[in-house]
Amino acid sequence: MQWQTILLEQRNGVGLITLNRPQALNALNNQLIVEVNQALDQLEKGPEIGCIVITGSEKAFAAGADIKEMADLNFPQIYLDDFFSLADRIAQRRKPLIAAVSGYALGGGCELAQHADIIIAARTARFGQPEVNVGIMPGGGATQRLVRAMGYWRAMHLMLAGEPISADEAMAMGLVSEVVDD
Ligand code: DAK
Repeated sequence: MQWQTILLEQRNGVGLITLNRPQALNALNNQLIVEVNQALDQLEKGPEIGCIVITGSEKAFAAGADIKEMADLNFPQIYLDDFFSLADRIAQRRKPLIAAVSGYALGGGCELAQHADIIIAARTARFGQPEVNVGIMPGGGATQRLVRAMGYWRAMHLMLAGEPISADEAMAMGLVSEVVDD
């Protein structure tokens, strides 16, 4: 399989998906979400794979949904798009999914991490839901998952203020499982 937006490896029973759009800080375009699902399909079938890690680069896990791709879409196009169900499928996998987050995990990138069962953050990682700054709402599940993780008022603060938080703050708020050195 020739991947355009991800890298896929298998290491000692672990499937490793690396988001690979460095020119856009791993912004999530449609093709990337499709490829992540194709990689997950492949890893789920492999009996030798015990768990799956999804990661990005040192600078960015993912800086959000691809704003440039979304900018020209109108309401019916977004509504009819398969983005929602494709993203949902990531969370419905049967093998444990670990998000290894370094750098920016913003907007849809933060939401992608929230699809995982375990989130491990590098100490310098930055989490946030800055959608409010570009005039949209977190459409990839943060409104539900963050409330469950940290409670209504902290989640609303994160989403309405739009300011990023550090890995240690995310840990204190219940958004990550573990903080490790970069
Ligand atoms: N989309 C597209 N390109 C992006 C991007 C993004 N989200 N983030 C960064 N890039 C691109 C930049 O445009 C730049 O490209 P060039 O100009 O060089 O061509 C390149 O990545 C490097 O970015 P910067 O030059 O800005 O790098 P800096 O280190 O200066 O800044 C930054 C890093 C992460 C602080 C900054 O890039 C930034 O603020 N990025 C935008 C973050 C953001 O607003 N994220 C939220 C996007 S909204 C939905 C599901 C989900 C969502 C919506 C709907 N449905 C299911 C309907 C989610 C929405 C979002 O995530």
